Amino acid sequence: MRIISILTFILSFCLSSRAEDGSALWLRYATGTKAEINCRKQSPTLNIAVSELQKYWKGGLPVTLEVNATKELRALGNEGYTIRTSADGKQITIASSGEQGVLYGAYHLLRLQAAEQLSESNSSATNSDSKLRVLNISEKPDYRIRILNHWDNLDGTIERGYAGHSLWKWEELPAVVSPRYEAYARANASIGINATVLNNVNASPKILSDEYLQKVKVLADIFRPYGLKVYLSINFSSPAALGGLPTSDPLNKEVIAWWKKKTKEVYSLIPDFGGFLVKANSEGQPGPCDYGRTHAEGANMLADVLKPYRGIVMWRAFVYSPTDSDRAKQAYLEFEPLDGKFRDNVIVQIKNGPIDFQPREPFSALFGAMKKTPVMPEFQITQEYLGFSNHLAFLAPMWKECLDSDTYVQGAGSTIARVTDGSLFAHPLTAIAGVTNIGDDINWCGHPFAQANWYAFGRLAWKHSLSSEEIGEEWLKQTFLPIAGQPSRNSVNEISQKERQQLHSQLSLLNSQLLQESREAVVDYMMPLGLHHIFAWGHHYGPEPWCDIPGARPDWMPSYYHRADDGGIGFDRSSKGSNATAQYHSPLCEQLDNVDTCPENLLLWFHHVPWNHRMKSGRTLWAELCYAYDRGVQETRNFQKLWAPMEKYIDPERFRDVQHRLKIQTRDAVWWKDACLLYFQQFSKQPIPYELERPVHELKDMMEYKLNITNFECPPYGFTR
Ligand code: BDP
Repeated sequence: MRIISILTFILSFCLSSRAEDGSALWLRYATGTKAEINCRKQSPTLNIAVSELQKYWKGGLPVTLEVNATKELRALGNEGYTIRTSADGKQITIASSGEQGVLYGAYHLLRLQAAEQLSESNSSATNSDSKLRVLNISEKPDYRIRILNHWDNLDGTIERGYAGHSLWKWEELPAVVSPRYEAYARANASIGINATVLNNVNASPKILSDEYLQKVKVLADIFRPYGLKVYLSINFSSPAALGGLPTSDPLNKEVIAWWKKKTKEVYSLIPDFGGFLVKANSEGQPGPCDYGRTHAEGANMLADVLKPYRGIVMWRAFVYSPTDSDRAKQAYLEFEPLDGKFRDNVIVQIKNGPIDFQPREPFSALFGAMKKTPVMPEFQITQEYLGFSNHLAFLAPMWKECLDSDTYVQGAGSTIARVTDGSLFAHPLTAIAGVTNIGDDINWCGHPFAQANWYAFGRLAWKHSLSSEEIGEEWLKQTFLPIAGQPSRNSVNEISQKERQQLHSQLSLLNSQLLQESREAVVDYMMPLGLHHIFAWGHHYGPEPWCDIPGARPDWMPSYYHRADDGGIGFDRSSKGSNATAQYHSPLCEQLDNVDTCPENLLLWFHHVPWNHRMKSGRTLWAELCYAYDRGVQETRNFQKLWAPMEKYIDPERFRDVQHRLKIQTRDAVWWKDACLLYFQQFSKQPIPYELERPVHELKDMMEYKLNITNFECPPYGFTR
């Protein structure tokens, strides 16, 4: 019975990956004649590189794969590589000092082919029509560890996941192995992701049980040839909860012995295990502070245990408690005094902003505060605060905004990219994490465009200097250009050369006006000008600036963040208020502190501003807010228009799926605009500028409406309760 169901799944998976259902991701390679690929060595990793190129390389020239320890290649590391055309132009060589680098080089070559970036003219002509350009590529990753964080629970649910259930079928493992495990490893390898944390940071102690470690081992074995290392989130009270000890105090000898024994067991099953990710003393999770110990003492105990195996600890800085202190200041207050107190195999994982993955936040000041401790950015790929998998929001611009921010920790030019990639403080341990948006939906990520965020995270983790436009272009072409030799539009004929050129122009419009604009549009219709955390209670889908749950933590209430009153709106974090601005280095500190120099897109994050405050546009703050919400709505209407012509070029399944979600997005944008403007208007007491689109909802209806989370795909039209 079981075998039959596996076979059915494999069959349907293979068939479906041929249909344009999104399951092939950006790896929609055409098959055909076998290419000539030479490689003298054999190994699981090299065999993958050879087989991928044999099946999918269509460039005509033979490709040689080489593992070679030349000086140049050693300098690129075992994941770096070169791709070169020979002097006589008759072959291409992919070389690396490590097998992993060869595999990454192979995927690079296939990416150039699929994104049509191989021809000399770089025109929209197919590769076969034009001459191959001479390749002279040399690459090495900016971060040593490029890691996905799955917030997957052991019961198959995913915290903040919007693409189905967990990919990991724990109840079937280790006996039954889904073909998607390997497909997942391959997709990650194709964009340079080399690590993954399998389980939620709100971790069940059970993940370290013998039973679960056997399951983890199976996944690690499948991922290994693709260079994907497994890490686990651990629950700090595992010694008590799983081991039955009376305490989990990190300085207790028995507790340390328990961790040693457990770690030994982990490494006996998974010799290249990466290490532990820890959420401690945060949102109710246990941690060293429960025993009067510091975060450093907790992290160091685990670091010492992992050290002999070269494992590392990723210790999260996402901590805050319901005290009087501004939540935005707390991670800094807790961790800055600990700088220099961590072992060298601990890295502190910091969310990009000081609060929580909002559509726009300033960068976390902690990035500029830890000179002696390696720190790593944590981005959220899953769209907890950006419309789940209903809204199209390309996140590369948001992550670039963070990475390019100047902390001024060592003077001008101390960007977060340089603080974290090891170039500013020469820390050998460097990493970057993305909370993934992957589930067991056939297209992996729910929204077809959400795949672009998985892709963009990998590409930026590899090379943070890539522009968002370059990444967008690569992804769009790989995802939507017709595959040579396969039916494309409406499963009929191949599209003509003329249509192909039109499609190229359309993709370039989609890149500049849809992908690149989409995150800013979300900011506009949800939380412009530095507003933040005015989401609906709990699930975070939709607006609830009025939310007031009796007895709930004040720092979980929207009014804590927007502080709207008759006098104005915004959180005063200046030196006259919570003084969070003082956590930033000069001259940024002064710039943010002054209402006249604070960037307007963060104004209400740092200041409580009167409704009639004059903005740079000449409008009052109230009018500017109205204009921003309206712009957001108009942008989503434009997204629908930009998408419509794609009907001519692509399969109906993906076309309609995106079209359907764009409709939801536009309706939601109107909902957000009406809810926020009508609610804040009670304080501003001013009309919405008459030239703007009028509200279509009643505030009362929106305030009474409670979204049923199982139903979040249906926009709340009519607001029936
Ligand atoms: C918040 C999420 C919550 C996570 C938490 C975290 O709402 O589900 O557990 O972050 O990062 O954004 O630990």
